[in-house]
Amino acid sequence: MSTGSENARRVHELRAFARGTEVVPVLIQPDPDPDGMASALALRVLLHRKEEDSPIISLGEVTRPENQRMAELIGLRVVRITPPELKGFKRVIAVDTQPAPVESRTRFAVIDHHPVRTGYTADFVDIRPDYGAAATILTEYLRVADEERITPRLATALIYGIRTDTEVLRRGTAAADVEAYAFLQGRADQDLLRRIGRPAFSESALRSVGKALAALRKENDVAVAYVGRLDDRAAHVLPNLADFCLAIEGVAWSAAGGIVGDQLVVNIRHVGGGMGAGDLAKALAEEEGKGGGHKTMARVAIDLNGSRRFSEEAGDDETADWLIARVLDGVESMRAVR
Ligand SMILES: [Mn+2]
Repeated sequence: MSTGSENARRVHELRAFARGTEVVPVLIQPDPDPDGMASALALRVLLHRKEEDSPIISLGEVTRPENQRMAELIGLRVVRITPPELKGFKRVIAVDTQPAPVESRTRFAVIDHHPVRTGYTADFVDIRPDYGAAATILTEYLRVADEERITPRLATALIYGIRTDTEVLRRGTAAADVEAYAFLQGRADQDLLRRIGRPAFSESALRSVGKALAALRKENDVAVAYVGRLDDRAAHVLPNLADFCLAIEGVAWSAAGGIVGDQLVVNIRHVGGGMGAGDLAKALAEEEGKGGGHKTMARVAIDLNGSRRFSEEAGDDETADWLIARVLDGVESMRAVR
């Protein structure tokens, strides 16, 4: 945990960095998540700026429905910009992300909790890879500099950011995250927090999940559920379904798959030792898809109509058969390595 005087010095430097520049945007990751959005909002408050002179910008847009809901309920807007537009700003504060190494005259300040990246230069850097959330750093800043400006709305955004990045303090959590969480808990709007955190599934997506569970394939400690086609806005049922399947008695590996757009998307979960979910995702992806993740959770997306044996025209049964065979093979080959 950083001391109060360290945080106070950083706030001082950050304010000096922004001073005198008319528009200082806050850059967050390409698919903005709650931690990035909450941290950006906190920065605006810390710099005593308004939306016009500290817009929240991103090179992508908010795609996950639950993140769109958070932005809507908190009332924050993320402006999508292009790389040339980013180069046009004199000074940018990157939060919960680090700038890509591009040639530009833009001066950066960086506040992040991801591993330190190289290839860019910045006037101000505060990177704390041991922290579970960037929102924790911003909470510390606000507490030393502007505690009275933490409104219930801002506290709600920050606590939700910490929650989502740390799975409610269960993953990659530092003492500082717990401290910030406890502080914010007393200030957050609990009703708003419940509304943001409430899952919103469409009826049709839940019916698909029901069918997938009824047809669940389970072999030893491996469970695979296949949902069939999902529309983009319903794709977030897959990680939930994978979590649910991992809760089946005796299951150590779970996979939940479905067709989203022109890809077969598979979310993988694993408990226990040996190789992890990320390794299985890589094995499933082989050279054709994109796969990866952590030891306990991972995701893979495989293009349809590639050189695969199944195509978009393949029936649900066929695709489900293919998926279960691949997952079982993958788990089997990893057991051999262990
Ligand atoms: Mn984060």
